[in-house]
Amino acid sequence: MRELVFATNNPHKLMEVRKATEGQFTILSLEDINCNEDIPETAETLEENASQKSHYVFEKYGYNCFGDDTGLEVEALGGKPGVYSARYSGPGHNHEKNMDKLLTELTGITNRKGRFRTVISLIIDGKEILFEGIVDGKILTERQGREGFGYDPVFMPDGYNLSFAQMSLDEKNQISHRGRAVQKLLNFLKTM
Ligand code: ITT
Repeated sequence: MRELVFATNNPHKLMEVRKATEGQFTILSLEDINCNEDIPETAETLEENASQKSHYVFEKYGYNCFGDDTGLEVEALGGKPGVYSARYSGPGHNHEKNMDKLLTELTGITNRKGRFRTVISLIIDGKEILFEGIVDGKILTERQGREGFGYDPVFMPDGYNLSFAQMSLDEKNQISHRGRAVQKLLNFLKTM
């Protein structure tokens, strides 16, 4: 089976992508290639950050690889936290504090529209290609569910009565930002 390195330090992302590509690709982790560094992520767009991650691995380790950068874009907050989703609650940030801050910022606001956007940067045979996946939904007023990671307990995709944290890995992959971006990546790789 063909191999690709996924340039992420997030074990949940790795699990989702392995599941979505099962039987088609072997997804190697950074650990699998003995990359133990923290890959810099210093840009101000998802596209540039995804690209930074894939270039880092390709240039230092020479593997065909991809990076994913994802943001939660909330309409009433002018698209925030967006590219700053991981660091939204400031120093000492974590998923719980980030969700607390989001819920606090949205207190009393009726427009709950938001979307997750993922950009994947693939580098294959030295060439870079970007793929985007988006899912529209709404921000709940309180957490629901225990699956997933990040903002999943407070995000309900349009057309569903469950938050992402109330879905199985497969269900989330079918409709999520990352699932959609990965599907585009797989379709592209089939043409090669
Ligand atoms: P890598 O950069 O190592 O891939 P990361 O967790 O820092 O991992 P991102 O910068 O892409 O990844 O993600 C920013 C944050 O957005 C992440 O920390 C989560 O809080 C949130 N996030 C990303 N994907 C998510 C998802 O599928 N569901 C819920 N929250 C998500």
